[in-house]
Amino acid sequence: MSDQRIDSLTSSAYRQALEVIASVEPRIAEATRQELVDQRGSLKLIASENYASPAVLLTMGTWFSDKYAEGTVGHRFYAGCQNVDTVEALAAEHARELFGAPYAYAQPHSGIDANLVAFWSILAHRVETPALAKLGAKNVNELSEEDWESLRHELGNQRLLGMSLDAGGHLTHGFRPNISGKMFHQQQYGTDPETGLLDYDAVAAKAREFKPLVLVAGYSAYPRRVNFAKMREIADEVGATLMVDMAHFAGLVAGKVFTGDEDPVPHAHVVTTTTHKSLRGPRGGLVLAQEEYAADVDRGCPMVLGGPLSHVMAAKAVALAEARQPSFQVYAQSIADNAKSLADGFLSRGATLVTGGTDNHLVLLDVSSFGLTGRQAESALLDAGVVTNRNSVPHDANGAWYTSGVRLGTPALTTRGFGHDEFDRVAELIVHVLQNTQPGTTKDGKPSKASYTLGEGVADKVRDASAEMLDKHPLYPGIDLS
Ligand code: DSN
Repeated sequence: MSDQRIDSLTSSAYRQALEVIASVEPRIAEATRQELVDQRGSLKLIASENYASPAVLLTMGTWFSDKYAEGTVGHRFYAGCQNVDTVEALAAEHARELFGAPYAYAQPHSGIDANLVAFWSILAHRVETPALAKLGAKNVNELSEEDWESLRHELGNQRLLGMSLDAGGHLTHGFRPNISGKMFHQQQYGTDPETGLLDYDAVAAKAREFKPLVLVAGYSAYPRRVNFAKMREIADEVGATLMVDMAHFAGLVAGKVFTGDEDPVPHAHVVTTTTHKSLRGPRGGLVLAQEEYAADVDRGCPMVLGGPLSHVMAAKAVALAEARQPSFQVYAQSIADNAKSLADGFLSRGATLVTGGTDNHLVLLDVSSFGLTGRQAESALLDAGVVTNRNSVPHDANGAWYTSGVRLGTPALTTRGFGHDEFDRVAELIVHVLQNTQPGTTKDGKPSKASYTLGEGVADKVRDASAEMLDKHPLYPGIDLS
């Protein structure tokens, strides 16, 4: 179908959909319309966000939402799941083919859910199944009260080693306030205090001492690539299962920017991801696994997850089919090239970046050199139409709420068509905002970590400069709601 025809169909589909919604709750139709206006008019630099295609978005708005389908393909707790089976099997097939994984599970509703499925499948495979075999039981219902208590104790006393939140890991990688830090005895590895880079020898030393059942690799705010072959060596040496959370960089794996030792899929026992970040699909999760973990991952619903969102699984299948097109590899390479342009743009203007640069899709800007907290920088940038999120930097003196950093990613604006020159200009505009932002004071005159003053006219000037670039690269050009 021609692009023109797709644009015209998409436009009328959304116009009509909003009319139907408005007939019931006009404020929701209006908020939906306004969200498009806002997204069109701002520089979206949140590293974990993107713009899914109209085909992906449209796939989510269907009657698959009405169906319960707990269980797995061909093995459901409800009747009438034949079409859901088709959808889930297709999503899994595309995921296996795209990533070269022996097994894929398309049900997780989010990245946190995918990680919970992974944790419980590892506990089932490594702890529960061997315990049942030793006791000669087929399942936990056959255990005596005493054996059940002992197995529960064993399941609840396993160890996990993951990257710390302020070094760039995710909160589900063993951060104490998160369930992952509560259900496991956890320890965290960080990055080298001088370089900000992962120190594999230090990770290995910690793993040897701690002997985790699960070694988690992957990140949400580390601006560098990881050598997963090395992480697997460490896991093998201490008898750990290697779980990689590739939520942030799944698009770079799918697009063959990360290959060999940088591709987690052949090295990890279990890989989790979201589908909406650099992978550019619907909001949701996926688990990939080596064959030996497949049966346990397959029990994710209803063990850990509620009923699958079949409409979202359908959209995952569409997005994964898109990511199997050669054009996705061009897109993925542009994400990484653009991140480099953004980083160089900051460095050439004297800004400080964690690790001194990037070789993935994100840049972590240390805003303390501007005399600001991450919270102040994030708010001032938003005033100027630049959407980012504040983020801790390693050993952050301002903690996880106020932070000292701002995380910026290129997947979304790369989807809009921004290239080298535009990302250099984006760096220039951000530096301009931060140089013209003054930290504020609290009511009693003490330095505030939240309030700030943005210089007069700065927001308008940046918005005008951004508008020129945004107008050149329209978002969803085929959708005309006027
Ligand atoms: N919220 C995602 C991110 O922004 O990285 C991870 O949970």
